[in-house]
Amino acid sequence: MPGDDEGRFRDKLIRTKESWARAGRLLTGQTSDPAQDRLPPGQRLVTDFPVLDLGVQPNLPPEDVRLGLDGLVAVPVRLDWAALQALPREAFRNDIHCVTQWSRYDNDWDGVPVSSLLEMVRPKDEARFVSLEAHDGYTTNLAMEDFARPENFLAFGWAGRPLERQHGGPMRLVVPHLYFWKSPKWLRRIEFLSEDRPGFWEVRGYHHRGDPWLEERYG
Ligand SMILES: Nc1nc2c(c(=O)[nH]1)N[C@H]1C(S)=C(S)[C@@H](COP(=O)(O)O)O[C@H]1N2
Ligand SMILES: [Mo]
Repeated sequence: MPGDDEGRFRDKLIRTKESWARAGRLLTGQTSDPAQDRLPPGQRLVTDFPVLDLGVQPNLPPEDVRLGLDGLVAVPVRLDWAALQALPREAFRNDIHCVTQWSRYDNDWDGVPVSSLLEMVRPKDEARFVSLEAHDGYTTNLAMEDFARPENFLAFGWAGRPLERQHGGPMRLVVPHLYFWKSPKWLRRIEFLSEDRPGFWEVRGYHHRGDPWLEERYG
């Protein structure tokens, strides 16, 4: 249970971000091409790794981690830590772009490609979206073509160490081609859907897709 102060902090943070969305804050009105500009419009490069969440960072011992994949799939599964660790791991390197304007280059991750998860559950033809749910109650949505990209992965490690709790450890999703709010920390469920289901920030004025090079921050 969040304390009163924590609740007030959280409400204020949410209201501030909602009002930014209404005002179109940070919009430059420009678009660019990732093949030409590594830094998307309106972004600023940082070298630290900022932490953004709703003020609650669930404490999940690995033995309590479960990932459910269900909805419109041929084979629904609920993977425990051992099952997740048994999946083939790969090294990934990418840039992060947060809608609050910071970008961070060359993040080195250790993770399981989303393609391995898709092979396991085999989404039905009607599955056109996913809804992603996290242990802090956070949700976000992706279209299948954005979710199924080969560069997306479940992250377990960052910079050669286990992923820290504040960045979503023991496990988060990483979707590098979209703003970082599409990468849920402390992921616990992936539901395959025929219709889009906007998530936490999407119902509060954020864009449903969130492409940084098209500056899809809000709307
Ligand atoms: N579970 C969960 N995932 C989340 C969030 C959150 O509040 N809860 N915030 C999102 C937002 S808005 C951003 S910018 C990134 C921040 O990730 P970081 O703290 O590792 O930088 O996580 C995203 N994933
Ligand atoms: Mo964010």
